Amino acid sequence: MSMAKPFRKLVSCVILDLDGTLLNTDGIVSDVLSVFLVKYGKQWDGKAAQKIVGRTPYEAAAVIVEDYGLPISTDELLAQITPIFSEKWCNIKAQPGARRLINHLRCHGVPMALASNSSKENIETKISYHQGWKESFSFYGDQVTSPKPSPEIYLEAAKGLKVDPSSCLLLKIHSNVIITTANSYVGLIIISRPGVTAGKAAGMEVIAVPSLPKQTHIFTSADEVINSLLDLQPEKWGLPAFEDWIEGTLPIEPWYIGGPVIKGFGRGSKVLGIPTANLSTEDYSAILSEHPSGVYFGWAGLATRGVYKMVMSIGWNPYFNNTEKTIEPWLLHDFNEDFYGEDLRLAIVGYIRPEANFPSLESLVAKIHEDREIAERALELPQYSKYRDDPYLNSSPLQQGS
Ligand code: ADP
Ligand code: RBF
Ligand code: MG
Repeated sequence: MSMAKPFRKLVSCVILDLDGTLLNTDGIVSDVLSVFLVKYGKQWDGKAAQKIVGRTPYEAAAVIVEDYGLPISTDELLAQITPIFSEKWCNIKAQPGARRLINHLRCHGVPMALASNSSKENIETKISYHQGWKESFSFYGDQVTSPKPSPEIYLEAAKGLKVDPSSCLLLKIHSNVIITTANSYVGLIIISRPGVTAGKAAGMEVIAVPSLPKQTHIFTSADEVINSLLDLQPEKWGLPAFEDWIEGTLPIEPWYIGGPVIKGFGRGSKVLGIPTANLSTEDYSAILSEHPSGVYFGWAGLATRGVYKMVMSIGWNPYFNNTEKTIEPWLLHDFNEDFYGEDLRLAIVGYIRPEANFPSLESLVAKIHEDREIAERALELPQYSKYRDDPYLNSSPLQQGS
């Protein structure tokens, strides 16, 4: 008989990053910079976004001054831009799954700390808009002498969590942060930013949740890369498992999108035998940036036809390696005609899995059929079936151009 090996080392505390991990700050950064740069005749193209994630405000400002050739100093840029950011903090949304994770760990008494490169006041202000967060963890900001990627902040956090710092072995390789004990592992760090390439080699446990799309390659040294906090499985790390999954589905706060059905790549029916009634992502860029890519399900309303069960993928379809995000709902009903241009309303009520790549077309198709079965069954459960009657699905379509 073969004994199953424990999948991961056991952890006893969790250290979390703030920006990008618990808070959806990337959207705010591009909002502020797109408006701000116009003043200097420049256009924010998002290219610097990857360079500035995880940096201190000063480092990020220096990158912007340099990359955009601004005629002002880094200090001046900071002075001008800091008040604009401060105004936005009350509107920063929690990342999907952040509240759930914090509540879960708190309810199970797992010690948590927050480690961020921002100042302590900034952290405090940002998290004060999220009920119950401040009381849930100790937090560490730029009071340390050297900011991340120096390990100092994590050591401070470990100390605060009463994890014996003398037993911590500190390694610094390629400016990365490693906290290990001599024999056993002490903490699990969840981050969304680059800077963990030496983590695995040195025995640190790091989960990366890249906050910018298609960034997985930057995190190859992390112990695990997950698409969003919705995919975190604490039991892999010896922590209590989430108990809110039901029959292979995770209930989510419903969200709604709708619009005319547009032409896609023309391969849903032809290549996969699975037609998907694509919606325009342009009209929904804001709401899409709030939700992780992945496979979801819910209810679909077609104004003149009715309300149907629906399973959908949102994202880049890794198998086809699309460069643009698509919204691809498969209505679980046999129609005998196309309905391009018709107004399609979606109520998205649950999550199934992240998008994945597959070794063959057959395995992709088999997985999508499995998703279909999961969705069909789940939508019979009262907590999902009740949204079938959501007025949004039947409301009259918005006036469309032509
Ligand atoms: P495209 O790449 O243009 O989206 P697909 O091959 O994915 O083409 O086919 C999608 C089209 O098929 C939809 O726009 C819709 O008009 C039609 N269709 C027919 N049955 C369904 C269904 N059950 N779910 C979704 N779309 C369907
Ligand atoms: N494409 C992928 O590359 N990976 C996936 O994991 C994936 N999952 C899907 C799940 C569902 C329920 C549906 C309807 C589609 C999924 N697709 C996935 C998208 C598929 O590639 C897409 O519908 C076709 O490319 C048609 O445009
Ligand atoms: Mg399609």
